[in-house]
This record gives sequence, C-alpha cells and structure tokens, in this order.
Amino acid sequence: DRVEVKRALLSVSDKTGLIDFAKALVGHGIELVSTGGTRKAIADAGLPVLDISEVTGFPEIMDGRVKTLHPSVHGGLLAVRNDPEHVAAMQEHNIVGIDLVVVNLYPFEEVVARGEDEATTIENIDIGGPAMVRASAKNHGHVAIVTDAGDYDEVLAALNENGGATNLALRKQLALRAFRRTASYDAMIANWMVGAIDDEGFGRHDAIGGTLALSMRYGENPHQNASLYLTGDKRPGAATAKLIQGKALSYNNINDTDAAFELVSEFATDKPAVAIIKHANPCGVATGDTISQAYARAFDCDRTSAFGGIVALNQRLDAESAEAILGVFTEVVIAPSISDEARKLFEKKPNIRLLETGMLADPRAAGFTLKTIAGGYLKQNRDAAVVDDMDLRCVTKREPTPQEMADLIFAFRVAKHVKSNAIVYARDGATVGIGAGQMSRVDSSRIAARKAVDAAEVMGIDEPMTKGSAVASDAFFPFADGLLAAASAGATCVIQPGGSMRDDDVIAAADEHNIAMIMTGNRHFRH
Ligand code: 93A
Repeated sequence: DRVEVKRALLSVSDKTGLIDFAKALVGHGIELVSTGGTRKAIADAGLPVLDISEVTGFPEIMDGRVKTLHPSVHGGLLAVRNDPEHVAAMQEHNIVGIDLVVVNLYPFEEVVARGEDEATTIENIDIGGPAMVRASAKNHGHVAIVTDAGDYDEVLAALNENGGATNLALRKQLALRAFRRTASYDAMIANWMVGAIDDEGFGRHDAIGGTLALSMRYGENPHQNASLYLTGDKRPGAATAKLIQGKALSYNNINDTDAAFELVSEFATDKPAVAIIKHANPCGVATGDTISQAYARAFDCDRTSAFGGIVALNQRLDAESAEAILGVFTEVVIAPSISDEARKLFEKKPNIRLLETGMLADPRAAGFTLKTIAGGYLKQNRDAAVVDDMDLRCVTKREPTPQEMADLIFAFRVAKHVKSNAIVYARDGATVGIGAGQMSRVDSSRIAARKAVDAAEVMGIDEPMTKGSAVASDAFFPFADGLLAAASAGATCVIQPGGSMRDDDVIAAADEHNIAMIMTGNRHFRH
C-alpha cells in the first residue's frame, strides 16, 4: 500500500503554509505542478514548478474557469496504476500519474459571508477544484488528497517516515476528509441558491424549519434584511391574518401587531376591549360598553404615544370604531372581523394596514417562544398563565372592593403584555398609566404615575386618573418603595405575585396606607 510520490499537483486558494510544504516536497525530490496563482507563489519562492498548461498543452481559459479540467490532469488522478489497460492509456496519451494532490477550494463561504453580489458569488463556485478532490479521493488507492492546510504536517511526517511515500491508511483518512469537504461545500452552495432565488438572503426555510411567507423591505432598521417565516401553527394573529388593505407590513409592524393581538386575545369576547401598541408595549388598553368606547378610553391613557400606533380589537371592527380610529394617525388595525361599512371607511385611507384574523388567539394554548443569542437560541414555553386561573390571595387587612378586584385583575392581565419591569395602573377597566421596560421597578412605578399626570394635562382634566386606581406589578416588589410610589400616585389597591424576602415590609406599608393587596403567586416577566 506504499505509493512513492513522484509528482504532486498543487492548486490552492488558501495559501497558508504553502511554501514550507512545497519546499519539503521538493526536498523529497517530488516534481511540482501548479495552477496560476499557486504556481506563481511557489516560483516566487525560488522553487521549481511546472505550470499546469505544460501538462495539459492547453492554456487556462475563460478567466480560469477551465484550467485543470483536462484528461491529462484527470487521467493522471484517476488511473489505476496496476491496471494494464489504464497504464496503456497513460502511455498512449502521454499522461503522467499524479500521486499527491493539494487542493483547497474557492472560498465560497467567505464570499457569501461578506455579502458579495451574485456574479462574484457565482464566480466563487469552484468546479475544477472539487473535480480534482473527488477524483483523487476516489482513487485513494493510489493518490493522496490534501484539502486542508492543517493537514500538511501530518502528510509530511508520513513522507519522512516512509522515504517519500504515502501509505493506504493515511490516504483513506485524507479521502474521507476530502469527500466530507466537497459534500459540505455543495450543501453550502445549495443553501445559498435557495436564498439567491428568493433574493432576500435567508432562504425559503430557516434554521428552525419555518417557511418563508414574506420578505420585508428591511428589518428593525433600514440596514437590516428581514423576512417572515410561518411555522404551520395556525394561531390567529399578525403572521396568519388576512391583509384586507394597506401597504406591505414592515418588520416592526408585524412585531407590534403580534403584541397587540396577543394582548386583546386575553379578553373574553363578551366585553369589548382595545389595545394600542407602540414599540411592542401597550400605551393604552381599555374595555368599554362598545368597541368604539373601548378605543376612546384606550386612547385617553396616552394620547401622545398612541400617534402612529397599532390598534387591536377583540371584537368586530364596526363603522363607529373605524371612524374613531381613522381620526388618529394609525399604522395597523387588527380585529377578528371587520364590518362592510368599516371596510368602506378605511378605503379612504388606503395606506393603513387592515388585518382580519377570523378569531381571537387562545391565551392558554401551548406553544413556545424563541430568542436567538450569540451562538444559539433560547426556547421556552409561551407564558400561557392567565390571571383568572390563579389562586388570588388577599394579604392585607383591607379586602379589595368588587370594583377594585375587577380593576386589579384587568391590570394584571395587561401587565403580562408589558415589558419588564411592568407597572400598570387601571381604573374602571382601562389603563391610566403604564410603566414599561425599566431596570428598576420603582422607576416603572414613577414613570407610570408621571405619564398619568401628563395624560391628565393633555386631556385638560385636573386630576391624574391614577387617583383611586388599581396597580399591577408583573413581579414582586423587592422593597416597599415601589408600592409607596403607587400609593402616592393615588392607587388604592395592588396586585402582584408576592414572594419577596421583604413581603412582610411591603404588606405592612400597604396596611399603613389602607391599601388592599392581592398576591397571585404567578409572575409575568416579559423581555
Ligand atoms: O474555476 S475553476 O472551477 N476551474 C478549474 O479548472 C480549476 N482548477 C483549480 N477552479 C479551479 N481550481 C481552483 O483554483 C482550485 O480549487 C483552487 O481553489 C484555485 C487555485 O487557483 P490559483 O492557483 O490560480 O490561485
């Protein structure tokens, strides 16, 4: 199984370690043959090297697309040295056997990663290289194929040990690596092709098996590419809704619309409810006797932020609510159904995206969420906990009144959909102050109260609506300060998971201010 190496062919894009390796081969008395750039690098180092065209009797043509694709090369790679017919063919056609092949391929992966244009990427699909790699690997009985600069030392050690020859065990090992390399190389090209056909950079199927549904003009920011993939889960919402009218949905539209519809889906259909979303957080959520009243009350929570918002309804969009929504600059409206009159009214503003889902989403349904992180992704069950199912315990001297209890439950339902730390003030089935996304809970408490003061000013009323409100916290109060901030904003009752080391302090502070407090035992972090 010993093959003495007389001739080696080198054709490499990655020229790392090339010269040292070539030098060592020459030291073994091996004749080198090489292609354009590789030959130049070896010759520049002062080593003897034949140009491939001297072997083929044919110049490199078509910008190098055809340089090694020639019977003189492939005959030299594929000939079975102890087969008399093969040997005869070699003699007849002046073919010299090639015993060692050193080829690494055009750097297709890097070219794609750099985001080069299509023509450049295609030019970097190596054809001649893999052909030589596969031919040599097939003929590993006689030829050693090196596809990685990292293997040079191992090959040299074998040559040194065997007096300039390779052994079968090594050639088999190298052939295996070679086929692995060409397989992954072609897989990479195929993946890119799918993306190239869609012209959106990701391919029809993403890493977790979604199917491409929409390519957006851009992602969260204009310099980011973005696509929407469907998982096959028919959950009603932004991804699966019917676009009745309007411009194409953007990445942020879809993200916000999802947040909006998931939130209103928490409300049973018998009570009209509306949520207005900005930056994936609600800036107003309200119930009402009619859907248009619910919209008006949601809008009043934070008229300033509602500008350019996403509106979700838990019931049919009717003419009255359509009229009200059309009076405010709105990006997207999503509802389970839409009346004909409402459709007609929306036609006057054809840019507004109008989405119909057919039904609400089940807040208790199983499912999962994914978040990519560097090097992987986090997967978890969706937060399917609903306040109605929780074991609500009053921990203060004073029990909430029925109206307070209704508002506490309403506020906790909304808090589930507010980014942590979440503080939600509510009164009469409407949010009156929302604090979202702060690193400190007391800041969320203060911000929510502050926004209620601003809202009162915008509406021209004397007192912020937090006076006499219920307040919900998505997680326990670690200190009494958050609760005290709520009390000073005028909240009379609190709902929170409980479970802090200082629950006793928090309960004592509540009792001191005659606040009724409910503990749910369930947390609603959302990040
Ligand atoms: O353009 S090719 O697909 N056609 C060929 O005939 C060919 N022969 C070798 N690419 C070809 N190669 C590749 O050229 C090798 O796989 C290697 O990556 C590269 C080395 O080119 P140079 O020696 O000119 O730097």
